Amino acid sequence: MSSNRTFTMIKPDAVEKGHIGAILSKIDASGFRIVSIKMTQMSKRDAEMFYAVHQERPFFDDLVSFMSRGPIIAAILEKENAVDDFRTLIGATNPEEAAAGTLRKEFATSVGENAVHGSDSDENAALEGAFHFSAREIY
Ligand code: IDP
Ligand code: MG
Repeated sequence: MSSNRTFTMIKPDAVEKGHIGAILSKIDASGFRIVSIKMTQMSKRDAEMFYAVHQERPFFDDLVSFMSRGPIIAAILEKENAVDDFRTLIGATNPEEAAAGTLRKEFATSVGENAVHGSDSDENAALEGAFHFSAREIY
């Protein structure tokens, strides 16, 4: 995957609350092109693998339970400077610290249930995109 791509998930909390359309609309309005998208549900094992980097953190079990409790929207997004620009769009991990106008400020409820994922590097964007999509699902 090229460096102008990032990977996102609309997390179970935001799907449960009916925010899929509003979040995708803001992603679209911010200049990101959707090159892959699907609704899917991660198993506990999927979530453990996806978040393996956090396995020693105290919140790991809660994170795995949360991310596997219901469906998500997974998507690969394309835009110049995609990783950094998308992190700016979603805002800080803790919605109380997220800037006005960011997705987490608007849609997240807590530091754990924070509505939207965004990759933190080009390398992780490629790994995370490949976790959810095969090459023929990327347009
Ligand atoms: P990020 O999603 O902003 O990159 P990370 O530090 O990579 O934040 O953490 C991954 C996810 O783990 C967060 O989005 C959030 O769902 C959860 N998380 C992070 N820190 C905490 C915490 O202190 N308590 C509970 N959950 C957390
Ligand atoms: Mg992260």
